[in-house]
Amino acid sequence: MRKNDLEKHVTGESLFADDINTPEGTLYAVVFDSPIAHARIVNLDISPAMISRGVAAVLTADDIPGVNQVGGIIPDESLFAEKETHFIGEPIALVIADTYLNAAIAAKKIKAGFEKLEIITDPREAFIKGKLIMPPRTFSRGSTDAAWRECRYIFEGKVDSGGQEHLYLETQGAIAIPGEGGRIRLISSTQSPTSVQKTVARVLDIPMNFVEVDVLRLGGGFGGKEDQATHWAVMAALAAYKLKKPVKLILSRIDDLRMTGKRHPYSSDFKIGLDDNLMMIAYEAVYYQNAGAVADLSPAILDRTLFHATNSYFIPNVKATGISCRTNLPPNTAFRGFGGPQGKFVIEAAIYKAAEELGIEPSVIQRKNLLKEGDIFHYGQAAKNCQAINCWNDAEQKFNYNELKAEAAEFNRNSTLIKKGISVMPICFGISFTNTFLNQAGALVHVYMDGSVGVSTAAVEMGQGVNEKIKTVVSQTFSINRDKVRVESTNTTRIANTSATAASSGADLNGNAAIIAAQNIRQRLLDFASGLPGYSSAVKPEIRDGEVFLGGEKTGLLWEDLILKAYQSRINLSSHALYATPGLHFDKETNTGNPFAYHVYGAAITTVSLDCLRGIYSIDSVRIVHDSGKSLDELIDRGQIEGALTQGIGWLTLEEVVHSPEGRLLSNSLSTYKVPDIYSAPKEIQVIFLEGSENDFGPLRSKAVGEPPLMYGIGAYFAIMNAMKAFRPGKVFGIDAPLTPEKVLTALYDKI
Ligand code: MTE
Ligand code: LUZ
Ligand code: MOS
Repeated sequence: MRKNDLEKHVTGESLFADDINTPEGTLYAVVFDSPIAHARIVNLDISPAMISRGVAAVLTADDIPGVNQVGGIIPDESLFAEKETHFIGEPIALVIADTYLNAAIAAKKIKAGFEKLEIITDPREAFIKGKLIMPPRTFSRGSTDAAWRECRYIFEGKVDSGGQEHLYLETQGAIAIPGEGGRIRLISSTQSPTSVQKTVARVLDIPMNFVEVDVLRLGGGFGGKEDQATHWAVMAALAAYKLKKPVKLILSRIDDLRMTGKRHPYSSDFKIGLDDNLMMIAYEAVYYQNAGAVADLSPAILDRTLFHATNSYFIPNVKATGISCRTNLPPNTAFRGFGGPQGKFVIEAAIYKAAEELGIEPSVIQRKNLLKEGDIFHYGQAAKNCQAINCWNDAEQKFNYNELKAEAAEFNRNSTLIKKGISVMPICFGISFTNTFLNQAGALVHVYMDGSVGVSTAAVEMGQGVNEKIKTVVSQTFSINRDKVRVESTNTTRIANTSATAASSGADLNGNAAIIAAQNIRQRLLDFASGLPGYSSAVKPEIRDGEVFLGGEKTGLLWEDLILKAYQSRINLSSHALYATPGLHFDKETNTGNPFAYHVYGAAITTVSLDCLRGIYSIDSVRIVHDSGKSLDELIDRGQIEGALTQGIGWLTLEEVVHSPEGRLLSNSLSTYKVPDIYSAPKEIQVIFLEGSENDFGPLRSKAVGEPPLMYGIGAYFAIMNAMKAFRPGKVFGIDAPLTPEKVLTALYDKI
């Protein structure tokens, strides 16, 4: 994949926050955090740290000039704990010294006394004790109460899914550089430069125009830096502001793992009703979301769970209730899929359980109930250009689903200890921030007098290839070679009021903004060219492949010459544009409207082999038909699909976030937390892009790709369950992800 800064990455030339040359005299900061998950702070003695070698300052809540408040959606989160701590890893103080090591040594000398309070780590327990982030939310359509009477079959059950560590290769961090007159410039590893800017301004009590945030690229974000990059940037800014020196704060891996939130674990109850024809006519679900100690993005994440409660199925009567439960864990946060995967896992589990009881394959129920054109989602939006059935049918035919199934059955007849399993996983994911106002982006395009082009947008490059996509749309709009276009860092002084690069909509929103800005300049250039000597207004000039054409003929006037002439004629060669997704609205009282610009569809067929003696499995193949609209870049999209799929499989199989009852993270290193490696990744991944899919909302008719394919990973879970069933046909297994080899083994045998 010779794109995406590949060469710079492998040679080490690519710059991440920690690589950037800092000014002389830069100081280093280390966070002192709570060792107890819920406690009253009875005393805090920072004096031993203050006199430790090289220490410049130790800052606490008392040193904050503005407000000690960093909550994004709900103001319930302090930067530094004051009277109470609410999770292990909650920042209490910041130690700043001449070297990282001296800061770390000094932090260990801080003395704090705690009076332990009750610790809750389980969301259902938090619910029973009334510890909620906000009142429960319900999305509903039709009447489930009335529909139960018409059901031939009704099944109920409980489903658990675990957390997930983002494991971005670049840990959280920021560098703050004080400027004149109290200005602060920040280099931050954030998906949301404006959140950093806004929160620094609030905490320091300065206007936002005193704060500049610059982001060159991230070594991965995956949602973990949508909200939780802010804290470290604010701390660095506070220290730089106080000390009038540059301050660098980069979390060590172990600090990052301990202090930052993960994907939300959920515990859910479902009730599903089917009629004689196996049509799902009623579905109820209650989701207990383990939010951790503060809100962070939990309310928005819970909403997306409710939106995606029915995945890619049409169910006329739905009642989905989400309960965001406050526990004494680090605040859980955005993670690729943003609550969608948790919601989809429950409906797939419900279908699996219904099929098990009925003695049929889940795919029979899945296939019958797929969304059709015009079906109304339970939030009132109609499925338009619906590709659910097309993706399924393509996958079934192109990958010979029936043959694969027969092969697995045949294999299982002849094999006692190794069993094969198979599943189909359809997806349907809404594209747009569900908070409508966030669906906007800006772009600033400069054409320099030599014809080279600089583009700034609100998009943050984090490995997903958004910069390549922006390059593509701008070079195509101008019809010039892509090498002429450079995508600049994301900077709040060039693009203001940015939304996070998130919700898979980075390329959509910013690509569209960049197209508008480039079109503005192109139009000025064409108007200018029409007035050149020898050009008449009757024949419209065009720019094609870096040259001016007139009446379809080459003129010999190259892009570079045109630009120089335009510059000398004082034509404006810069443009700023805003893109705001049209047609979006959502009523937060009735929970209905048109929250999404469109949906991304797909279907994956997964096959696995399970070693029933050891509980070890391998994912043999995942074959996917994916709807990327008219893909902007199939290579990048394939990379996104393979990466997301593997991340989804990891979430549901190997990756187990474990806390002690005291709220201590036990899976706190890569020796105790297992992410998929080359051996556990699928042996074969096949991706076919759905043909004939179009999209009015994506740049050049493309569709967003970042998050949706993660949910193909759910297929692996049910393929393993299918293999387990082949080994123990009569046994009923619970649904409790991740399905680690240990869990498989203990489930397969009644006694071990
Ligand atoms: N791909 C890489 N390599 N690194 C990342 O951090 N983040 C994912 C996805 N793909 C991520 C990634 C998430 S959570 C989102 S929302 C999208 O990229 C964001 O980028 P986009 O909106 O430009 O697709
Ligand atoms: N962030 C957000 C998101 O604020 N709103 C969303 O709807 C969303 N969806 C996916 C990922 N991040
Ligand atoms: Mo992605 S979870 O929207 O950053």
